[in-house]
Amino acid sequence: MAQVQTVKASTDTSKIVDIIKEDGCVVIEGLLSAKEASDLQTNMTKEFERVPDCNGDFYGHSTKRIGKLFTQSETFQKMAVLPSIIEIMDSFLLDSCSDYQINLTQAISIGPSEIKQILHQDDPMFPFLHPNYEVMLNCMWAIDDFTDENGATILIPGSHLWPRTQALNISYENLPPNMVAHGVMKKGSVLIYLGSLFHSGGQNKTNQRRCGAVISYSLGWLRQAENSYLAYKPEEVNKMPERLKRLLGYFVHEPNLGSVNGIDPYDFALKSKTDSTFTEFIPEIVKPILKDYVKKQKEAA
Ligand SMILES: O=C(O)CCC(=O)C(=O)O
Ligand SMILES: [Fe+2]
Repeated sequence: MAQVQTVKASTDTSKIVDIIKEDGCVVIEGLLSAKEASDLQTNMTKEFERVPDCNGDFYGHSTKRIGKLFTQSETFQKMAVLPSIIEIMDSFLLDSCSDYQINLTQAISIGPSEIKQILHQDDPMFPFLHPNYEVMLNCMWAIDDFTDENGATILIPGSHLWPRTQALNISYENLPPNMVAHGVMKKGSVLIYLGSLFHSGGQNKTNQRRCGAVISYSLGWLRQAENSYLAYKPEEVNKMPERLKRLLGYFVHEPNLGSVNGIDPYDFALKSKTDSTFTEFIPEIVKPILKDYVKKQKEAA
């Protein structure tokens, strides 16, 4: 069986980034305190009691899912903006966008008797080829301990480097067991994996549920899988950490994606600013070129 490399919370971000580049995944242990982890486990176990099973061959028939996690607990808000997580996302996503965003939040509780999910990549939700860069990454936080028996996420380390055409036809039956790894970890740890990495939910052979919470990040010029503008009311967003407000989509992606009547959505929706002149959102690098052009045109007119 292959292994997912596991590092301590104190490990240098650059080392963690190197592991993800090589394997497509990593486990970081103990990012939450023992109290945060056990409070979250208690809250989510209770929350899942009132949620029905999914009813789909991909989402599962004995698996429950809950979105909109930032209203479930302030701990989820904190997890999304932990400096080490942000540094990792910066290093994978900022080369291909001026700012990135939360793609979705989803707690996944795999119930007893759930089968192994189909092997898949998550990034085909964005229907275009991008062989040279990542468009999304997932943080799968262990709310319960993830074990070999209870459905720990299954991963194929290195599969993010496979050519996309070959990758499309892969199934577990075609893979030697030594390529398959389980994201085994204790609650309060996080498994980070690239959107291009093959993975799936594991089979739960126990009589206990296995809960994990995905906080997913994507390039800021893509549509978000979870519509955060509808998921959270502006008054809820206003109480969240400053970095999270932007991550939820309250920003203008360069040059001008996401503005409202010439206003930054952060000012429009969170600061109720509506009476502004129509602002130009122009990258800094373009401003002097444009200024010079207008000056010359005026002189010639
Ligand atoms: O629950 C898991 O471990 C992974 C689930 C998953 O990959 C998905 O639903 O896309
Ligand atoms: Fe997935």
